[in-house]
Amino acid sequence: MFLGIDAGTQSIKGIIIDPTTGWCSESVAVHFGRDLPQYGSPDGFLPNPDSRIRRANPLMWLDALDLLLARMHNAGLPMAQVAGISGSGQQHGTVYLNDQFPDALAKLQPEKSLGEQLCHAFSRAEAPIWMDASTTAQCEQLRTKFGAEGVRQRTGSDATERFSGPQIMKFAQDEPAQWAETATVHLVSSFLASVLAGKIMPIDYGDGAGMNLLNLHTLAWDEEIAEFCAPGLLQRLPSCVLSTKAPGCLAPYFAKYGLRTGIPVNVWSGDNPNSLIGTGGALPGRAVVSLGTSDTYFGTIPDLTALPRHGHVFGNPAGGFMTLVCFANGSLTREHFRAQYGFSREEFETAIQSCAPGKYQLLPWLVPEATPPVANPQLRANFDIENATPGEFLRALVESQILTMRHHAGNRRKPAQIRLTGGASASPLLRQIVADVFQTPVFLGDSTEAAALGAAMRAANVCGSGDFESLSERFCTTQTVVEPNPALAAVYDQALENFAKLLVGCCN
Ligand code: XUL
Repeated sequence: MFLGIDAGTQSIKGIIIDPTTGWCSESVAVHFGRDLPQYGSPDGFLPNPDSRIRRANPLMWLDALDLLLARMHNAGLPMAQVAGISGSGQQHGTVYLNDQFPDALAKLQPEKSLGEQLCHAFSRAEAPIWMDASTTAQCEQLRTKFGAEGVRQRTGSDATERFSGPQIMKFAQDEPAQWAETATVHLVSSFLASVLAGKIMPIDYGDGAGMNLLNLHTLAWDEEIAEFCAPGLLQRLPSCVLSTKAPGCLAPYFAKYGLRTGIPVNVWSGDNPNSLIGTGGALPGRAVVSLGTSDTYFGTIPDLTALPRHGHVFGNPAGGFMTLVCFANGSLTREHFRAQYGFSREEFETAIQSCAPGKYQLLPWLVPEATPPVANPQLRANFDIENATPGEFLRALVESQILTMRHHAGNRRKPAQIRLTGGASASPLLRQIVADVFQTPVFLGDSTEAAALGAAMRAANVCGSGDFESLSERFCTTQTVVEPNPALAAVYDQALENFAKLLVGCCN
């Protein structure tokens, strides 16, 4: 059996799978806000009056790991049968350790908690997480030095506020004395993997590519960019390896939770690369659409010849690369306009269904958009918004949200199937619109824990219990398949052209 741990923004979760029988446990969770109120982080980060600053206390993550494993053990899950562990971390966040960290890890005693024993090993008390956007100046410095296109060509992403390189740069600039005390910078993923293994663990290409520091062409840290970000950064980064390595063995400390000492610990990865595996989206020709707070589109890419203009390239844990494009105007924007018309969810769908598909398009930007980057949101439409019926407006909105996804998908090859996930995938109408706009069958996953499941599948794979294809067949099951309506293919091809015309002159 294999344990997958998902260390997310608001909670940490664990599941156990058995690849022989296809059994998958219920997920067990520790919610940072509810279960660890002493950290004053109701949403998983420390409240800050400056909304660009988003940091978390890494001791909270250590307490949460102890609590999660205790809960799984107490729930009677088959901990003793676990033969390998992997994990998933919220991407981009950085943890700063001093030179005591390796020794403290090697000496972990089961009588004390992780937090009690590791609290002296941090050179920075707070870890900036992916929601932090305070590094605009550092991103600009990177672009000035290497060119926006240069950073993108080398690292797979434009210099991006939440990414680790600009974050480390800001810390080294603002707190040089603490930077001097820093011996190792970890990602959330490699930090927790190190704790499990009782030694410093590498970063995988999946999560490493979300740092603006990994050169995707050499698969090594980009020495020039690293040195420009912070003096001595290269010596402070763990090595970067393929996601299919298990360079660690479980530390004796964790025997108190019924786990066997010495079982393989796979290098962890980011939540998106893990979700690619856990939705079954890693197989060639598939893409994943996640309709959540923000909407995301991700999938494998065959090579690095066609980098998406506004998206990111991460390592695909199953080999090669994946792209991820993030659209900030997702569910919150849908919900805003539904509320504006005073519609229930049912009325919202009925209104949309009463109108013809593909007729009108608009730029669906209510809040600043990530893809394409738009700081001052606007609603530009190719119809008269004032005189449109609610159904016409709402249909234009949801169709345009999917059209922008298709437009920015980067890899223009049509995926053979789309794996749909996220809260709004519960809507049959949205499922059908995704299928029709992409003219691709949409598969709705049965599991709601894609990242933890992906991590457990990666542990199984690295321990020789199945290739990703057979593990996907076993665990990424789907009861619901939505076929596209071929009669709408030409309608949405035309709509896509209309949408592209609206974009001209609206963004850089
Ligand atoms: C991706 C991103 C988020 C985090 C947290 O670039 O910032 O999806 O990984 O989930």
